[in-house]
Amino acid sequence: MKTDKLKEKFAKVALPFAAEMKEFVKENGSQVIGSYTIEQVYSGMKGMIGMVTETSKLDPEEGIRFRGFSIPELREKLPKAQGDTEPLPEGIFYLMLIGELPTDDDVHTVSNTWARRSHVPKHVLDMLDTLPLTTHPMTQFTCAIMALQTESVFAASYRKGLNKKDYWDAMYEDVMNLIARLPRVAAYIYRRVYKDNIHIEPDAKLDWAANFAHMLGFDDYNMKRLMRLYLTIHADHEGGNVSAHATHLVGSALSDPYLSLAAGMNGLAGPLHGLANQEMVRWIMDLRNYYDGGLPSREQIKEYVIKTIGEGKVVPGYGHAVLRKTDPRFLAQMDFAKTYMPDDENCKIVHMLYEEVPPILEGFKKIKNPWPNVDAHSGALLIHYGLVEYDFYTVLFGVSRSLGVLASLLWDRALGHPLERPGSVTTGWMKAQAAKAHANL
Ligand code: HAX
Repeated sequence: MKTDKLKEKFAKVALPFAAEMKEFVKENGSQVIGSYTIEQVYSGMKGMIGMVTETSKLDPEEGIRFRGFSIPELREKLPKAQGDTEPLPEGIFYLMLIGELPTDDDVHTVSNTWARRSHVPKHVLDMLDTLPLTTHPMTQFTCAIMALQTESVFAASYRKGLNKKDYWDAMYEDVMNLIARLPRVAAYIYRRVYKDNIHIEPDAKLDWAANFAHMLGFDDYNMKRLMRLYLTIHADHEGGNVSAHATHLVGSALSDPYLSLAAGMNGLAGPLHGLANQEMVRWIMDLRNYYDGGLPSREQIKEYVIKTIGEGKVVPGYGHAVLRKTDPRFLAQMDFAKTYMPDDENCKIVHMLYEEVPPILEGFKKIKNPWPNVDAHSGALLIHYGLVEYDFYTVLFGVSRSLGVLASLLWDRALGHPLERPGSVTTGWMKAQAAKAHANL
């Protein structure tokens, strides 16, 4: 079998780290690291430390860091395609997996490996063809990931009898195959639903993101550039977000990467998570239509935000469960817009919203973060290059998010993380605890 340098390197990094982690837990396991309030238990475990994720860490004020590197640092330091200024997503995957910045050679190896592994079996495409065209693209995406599960090396090896020590090895094969196949699956869904079922063959000479843009039908160089940025910045957001947590949780039952990623993608398809990118564009279109379709005035924007909240709805693209400042992923996209499409009307609206929405949301005391998140900008950039079918946007997010959650899943198995099974209590139990605490005051 051909040697796989990335796999060898991962083993060199991960296996000693697993031993180090075990030793750390043995020596420090009894140390208390926090105590939680009843409110935290009832508010979706926000702020509770309940898992370990090596690939990235989110700071409420500063935003995400991937293995210690911020988004601006990564835009500068990660390897790029010839002539481009945006990073290659292969690089962020390498960084999350190995823990160090890749060289140009390292990312070329990843690109080539994914190109080599990218064949999607016919039964997956046949299955997609049976779904009604009205099926939401995210539903089609998770169905396709499930149909791909027939290819799982981990599931087949486990069935034959797999030593715990070798879980990561079979997992690596699935993770690399799955990531390699996702752009083809996603492009197939897009072309099937929106482009008369006329498909475009992959171009193995292109990098992962450029090839994805090509298969979608966009060969404009700047769209490829955008796709590289997009697929890099959406890749990971530490372990507690719904898509990452769901992938990790399902994987903890030793469900293979196909089953685990499908779970994560079903979480991403929720409007409070990844579907917010679709909802944001829909909201902007509704806003424009409400005021005759032109560029809305600042007064109209304010009125529409208040109207949205008054109707018991959320303003998509704003707020976050952890962040308390503007999302650096939003800022990276705003920078891209100002560089490559300074006169774009939808981007201008997005930038006006950035000035007008936070002061209004700040007026609602219950809203903890009035600032825009990643989903407030992405749609406007895609529309500019002609990708206007916004029901498809969360699939793009999903292709990118696979990089982070699957790199983490591989680490989970290499580190031997156990079955996840938090305790749960009833409200009656909570009330009894609260009464005991009051009695002891
Ligand atoms: N518009 C209106 N109300 C909002 C709001 C917004 N953008 N953000 C929060 N709120 C409301 C919540 O709905 C909640 O109201 P209730 O108490 O009546 O239920 C209250 O403010 C407190 O919420 P919070 O503590 O500030 O926020 P949460 O941690 O509960 O939720 C969300 C975080 C991201 C889900 C939330 O801010 C939201 O719904 N935003 C809009 C949807 C969105 O953009 N989601 C994408 C987030 C980023 C992401 O995951 N991308 O994939």
